[in-house]
Amino acid sequence: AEMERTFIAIKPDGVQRGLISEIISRFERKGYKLVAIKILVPSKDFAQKHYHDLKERPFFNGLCDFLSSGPVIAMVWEGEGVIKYGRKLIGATDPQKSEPGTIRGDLAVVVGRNIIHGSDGPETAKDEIKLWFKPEELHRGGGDGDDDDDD
Ligand code: YYY
Ligand code: MG
Repeated sequence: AEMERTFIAIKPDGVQRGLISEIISRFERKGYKLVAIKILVPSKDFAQKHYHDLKERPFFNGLCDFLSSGPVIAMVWEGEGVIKYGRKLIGATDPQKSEPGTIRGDLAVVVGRNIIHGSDGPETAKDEIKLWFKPEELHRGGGDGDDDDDD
């Protein structure tokens, strides 16, 4: 069966604040598998594509300026329930409402600087992975953890 995958990005504030390893650790310790990762500065045009669903919102322009303001860590994580549970690890959009124990609850204060993005459902996960990664940039997944090439 096709394993579930989601798109997760550490936004420029998370990178700038030195939270890359902290955030990756939380997904890794939970048991999810990292299948793609890269660092890049998205263009504003690219940020607008990523957030196209929000183009009517008043914060859209500032949000896209912000996403394109510095290096972003783009990732694909894989595992059972990773789309929904990834959102749970991240916490509510507004860090004032995110529970302690979540990434935003523990590490962020304001909605405009909430350090991380995660796909909100199967359709957006598929679209976002396709927007940010070429198929050959994704690890094939699976594997038994040794290096004898039998998987
Ligand atoms: O998926 P998620 O990131 O939790 O929230 P969205 O509703 O998709 O909004 C995307 C992004 O926009 C959010 O992470 C911060 C920003 N934003 C904002 O600046 N002000 C708001 N009132 C709502 C969202
Ligand atoms: Mg969203």
